[in-house]
Amino acid sequence: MRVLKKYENNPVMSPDKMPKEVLYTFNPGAIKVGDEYIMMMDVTALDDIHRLWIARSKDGYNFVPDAEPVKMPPVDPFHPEVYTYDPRITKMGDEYIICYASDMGNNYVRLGIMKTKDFVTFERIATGSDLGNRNGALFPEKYNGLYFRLDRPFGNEQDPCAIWMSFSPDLVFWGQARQLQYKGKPFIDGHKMGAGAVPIKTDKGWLEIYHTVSTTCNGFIYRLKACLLDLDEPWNIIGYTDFILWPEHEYEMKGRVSNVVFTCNAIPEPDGSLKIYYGAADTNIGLATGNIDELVELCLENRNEK
Ligand code: BMA
Repeated sequence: MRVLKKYENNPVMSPDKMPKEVLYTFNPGAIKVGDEYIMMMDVTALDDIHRLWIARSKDGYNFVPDAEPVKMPPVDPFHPEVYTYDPRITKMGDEYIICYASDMGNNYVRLGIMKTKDFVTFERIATGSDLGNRNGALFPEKYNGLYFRLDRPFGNEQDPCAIWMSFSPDLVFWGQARQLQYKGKPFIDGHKMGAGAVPIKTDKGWLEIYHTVSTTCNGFIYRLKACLLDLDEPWNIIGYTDFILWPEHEYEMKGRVSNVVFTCNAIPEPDGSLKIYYGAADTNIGLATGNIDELVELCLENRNEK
């Protein structure tokens, strides 16, 4: 069953729409600030460096990229990042916290955490994980007085690459890590998986849209599913869906990495709809829309079947 509708004029962003010559535009964090939609994209230029770059829109469909990439705060001397990608934006009070993959090169990836009030200047909060972690998605409220997030440690080859949750008093020190559970067991879905969108609170649970990776003899396929996390014990998954978004059009199937749809943020609208901005083939950005209640219901329907 198709629960998401892809925008007919997809992609909403592609390298040819950028003000400078770039190779790829993908995997945006996205949020609405007042009446403006903001996408913070991974833009990879001819030097092969992944930089964060903002595009802005009044209607959620037509985006105008800034003239230059984000001016990042001074680097952490203990983790001099080179590539920055997969940003996920969370509003906390009057600040926007961005968790992103902070990569020194050679896959030395940790979670970078920075904040902004205006999407013009950015302040580093911390390098907020040990080596070998990405897909950090900070919840938009605290749990028992602690910040909490989904993350995806992948310290060594044996790790199952699943979604974990960790907690912090200050966004700097993180701990009490635990893997998400389903029916009392650690939850693993696919060859690897990771948080997608920043979770959205509903009265039936936290709605999380995540990616799961299948292996084929031609390589990986990245597709999206949704799950519902318990409000009282958010590390417990109440139910989860089959695929809700998958590569099927040329702009999703051909590119830097073929057969990938990948999301970092979904924007809830006042009418109960949802705008999911997603990277397509690590090259373009698509928009899919859905309904929050329908996704929640789909998670609940599936809870006893698997
Ligand atoms: C993941 C991340 C994403 C990327 C995906 C597919 O590990 O690095 O940025 O879209 O791989 O290449």
